[in-house]
Amino acid sequence: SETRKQLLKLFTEAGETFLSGQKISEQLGCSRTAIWKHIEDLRKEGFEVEAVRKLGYRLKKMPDKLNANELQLGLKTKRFGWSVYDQESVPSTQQLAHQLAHEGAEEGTVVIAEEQTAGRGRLNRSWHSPKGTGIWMSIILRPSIPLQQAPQLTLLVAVAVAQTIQEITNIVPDIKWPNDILINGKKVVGILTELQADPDQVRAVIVGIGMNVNQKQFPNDIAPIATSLAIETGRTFHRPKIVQTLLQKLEQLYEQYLQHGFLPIKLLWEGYSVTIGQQIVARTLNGAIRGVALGITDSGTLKVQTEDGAVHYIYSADIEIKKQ
Ligand code: BTX
Repeated sequence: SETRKQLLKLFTEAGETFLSGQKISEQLGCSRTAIWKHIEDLRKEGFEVEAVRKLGYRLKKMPDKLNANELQLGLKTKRFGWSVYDQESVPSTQQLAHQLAHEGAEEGTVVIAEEQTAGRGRLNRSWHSPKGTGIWMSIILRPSIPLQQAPQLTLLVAVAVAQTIQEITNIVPDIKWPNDILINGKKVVGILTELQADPDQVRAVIVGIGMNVNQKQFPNDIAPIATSLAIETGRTFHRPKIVQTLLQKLEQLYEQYLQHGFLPIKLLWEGYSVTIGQQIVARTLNGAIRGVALGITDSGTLKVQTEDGAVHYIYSADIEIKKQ
């Protein structure tokens, strides 16, 4: 309801400060009994509202739910995240986002779920997406760029994710080309960028982001390669806050990209990269290439020099970094 919205707005603006029942009822123009009822409702939803005699009320904790209400409360973006499809359980947010993009969903539309039953990675690999612990979301972008520039967006998203993790945890994560975000060598986020395109022009980019946040453990098959923010820090995190930070970083970088091109993004990306300068094996669909990763090009492809001195340009691959 409108009162509920206004009440939450008052609480979040007040922060640590107590609001008296008197003040709240004046601001919202309803009785103190009505306010009290609304506060009880919020508590039932999982909000912790502290009440202290003579001081009043303040919001201590918000529910860790990934729904439109939670995501938009205090959201500072202009466009990203103002259209949200929130779901308890879906096969894949990516699949739903594709469908919405086909139907004309606007740029910045977010699809998010508490659980994915058929989350996927690249090449139809599966993405483990258990209920209530991670962030499984897809966002629709509609840049007017030629097709061959689309890979740049994967790198842009990787930078936004890395900045978000850095801001939330103080840990500086590593980016492994093209789409892995690692902490201590283990994957904490996977990014999947898919296109809807005409022969030469991008119509929509569907960016899927899977972030391991509050998981304490992983299934055996991925336990050796996967980690979460909780495992790395020993803390638990409020997921809506992370999504808000991510949407904000993403929008900022995206606007910068549309105005100034890929170069500023490339510089930021290089700052987080663990691939450049390393001996690597790049496994592509056409076989493996071993050599030194020289860098990325202005279009976001990876430059690898093999022992014979030849330079290869790699558009898509899984990278193994050789221990030196
Ligand atoms: P990828 O192909 O680079 O990585 C997939 C591989 O990562 C799997 O084969 C497995 O080894 C490992 N893996 C699976 N689940 C996890 C996990 N939770 N944490 C760490 N490692 C894991 C990466 O693909 C792109 C993933 C995108 C996921 C998002 S979630 C929202 C959206 N919806 C959807 O279906 N996919 C995207």
